[in-house]
Amino acid sequence: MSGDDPLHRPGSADDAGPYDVIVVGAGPAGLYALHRLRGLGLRTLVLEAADGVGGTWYWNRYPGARCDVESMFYSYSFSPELEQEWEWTERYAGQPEILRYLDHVADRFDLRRDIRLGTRVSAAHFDEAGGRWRIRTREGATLTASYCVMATGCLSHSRLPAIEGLDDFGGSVYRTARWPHEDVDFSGRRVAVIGTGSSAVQAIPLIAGQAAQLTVFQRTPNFSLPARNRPLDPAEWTRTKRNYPHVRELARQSVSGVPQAPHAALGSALAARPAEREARYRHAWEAGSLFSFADTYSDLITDSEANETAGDFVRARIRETVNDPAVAERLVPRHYPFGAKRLCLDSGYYETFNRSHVTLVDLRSSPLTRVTPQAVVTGADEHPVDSIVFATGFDAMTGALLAVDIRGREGRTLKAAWADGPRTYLGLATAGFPNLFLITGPGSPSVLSNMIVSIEQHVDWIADTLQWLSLRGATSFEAAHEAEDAWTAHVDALSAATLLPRAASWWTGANIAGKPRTFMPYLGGVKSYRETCDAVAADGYRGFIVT
Ligand code: NA7
Repeated sequence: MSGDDPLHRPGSADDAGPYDVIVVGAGPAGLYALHRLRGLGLRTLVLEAADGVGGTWYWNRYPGARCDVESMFYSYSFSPELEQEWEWTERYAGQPEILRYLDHVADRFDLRRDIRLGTRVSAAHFDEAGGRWRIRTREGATLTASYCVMATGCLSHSRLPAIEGLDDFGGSVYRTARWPHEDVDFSGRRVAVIGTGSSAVQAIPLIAGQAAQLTVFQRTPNFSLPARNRPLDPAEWTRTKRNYPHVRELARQSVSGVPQAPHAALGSALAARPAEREARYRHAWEAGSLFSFADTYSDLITDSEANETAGDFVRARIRETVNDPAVAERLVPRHYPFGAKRLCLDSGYYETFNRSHVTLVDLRSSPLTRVTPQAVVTGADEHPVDSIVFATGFDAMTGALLAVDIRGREGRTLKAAWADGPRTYLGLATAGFPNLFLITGPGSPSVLSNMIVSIEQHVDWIADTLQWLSLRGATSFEAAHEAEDAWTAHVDALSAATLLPRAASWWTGANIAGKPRTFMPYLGGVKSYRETCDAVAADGYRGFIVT
């Protein structure tokens, strides 16, 4: 470690500690990590930039923000009491309800006493001589811990595009991922929404319900499926509660982390008769689920022709929903495979474009060039607006990690180690960075799965590992380079066998200028991933260097 590293200066204020574990982030991952690690008797501290717990559900308060995994399954399984006492009210819970749930978890398990809010971690450096992490916060504290767990979320580093003139815009500017805590009222206002990803697709119908005029600026149309959200049926809820052990097990043994009854081989979409295929797609469309098309045919994400059949089905639904054929054509995605950008789940998105005060601007034919004090300018057109809402996405999966100055052995930065794209072993650790764990990191199922299921699996694996290390008196745990190389190649090979890398999606880093293009999440599914992690542990942590 270099002598001029401020985190290693003698006398640098270590305001408390050393801790056994410092967890960065108090979202769903950080909260469970604290509960689990504290339960092992480890001195654990969580550092959280926000003024409240909840992570993504703390920040994303935009109108219509809602989980698109069903509430009954997007919840912790670690406490049967919690499962039984919490009451979800809707099939897909809205942001306020999920945040209430996470606040309840923080209180119920007495987590707050070990969470420091309003504390943004700016650097984490591994002190090789001392064998511990030194963690600096933007607020000026330096803390040390044997282990550092990054629970910083996959979609937490939001991005605002650099647009000429934005600073001089005279109206109000909002970001979906940094929505104000106070109510925003668009009544009587002319509103611009920039972006048409999941956040915009959820927000647009609600903003249209208030605004005098809404102009949506679309760069790439997305495939969106109807959520078919509804109040939770009490009988269904009671049944699920009674069956939770079984339901949770089904989720853990599934591909996506939602309970799916094991089904027979699905077969190829191309082998099916058109009427049969149509019926199966219709069923998936009616289901109101992100995962329903995955249950139709096995080759939708591997065969372009098969994929087109599903894409055509959804395109037909868009065309039959949107009254103006010209607008419908602009909303129809056609330049990338169905499902190669994350599907959206909506409540009245396409219908919103039938409202007379809603306009869709296609940025492909007329790019956004600048903002004036009172308008958004595309090509030769000025669109006068009072408010601009940016729903422009995130530097996904690596953004929040690389925003922290993380340095491992010999002062090597994570940025340098990942210059050509993230490299991990199991998405849990990265070579050269001992005692550093990533929760739902690149190379794990993460954003392709029900995040809560993946979070619990990672936290449990890390907790078991720390216990194992402690029993052996080991103090250093690090991914071996060969294991990392092999895992990274495996993750690449899985995605290369599909159509998914063909779209310019945030899964591949394509939405961030200069970001290395690599398909980041692990595509093998949560069941096989869990089995691999368990086998690695059972095999004495094969691929890790333990000292
Ligand atoms: P997404 O899905 O990344 O969507 C961002 C949207 O913003 C997308 O339509 C982008 O178009 C658009 N965008 C980004 N930059 C620009 C610029 N400069 N000009 C115009 N349009 C732009 O983020 P979300 O927040 O909606 O959803 C993220 C995840 O959160 C979601 O998948 C769920 O998991 C929850 P592009 O497609 O890049 O052409």
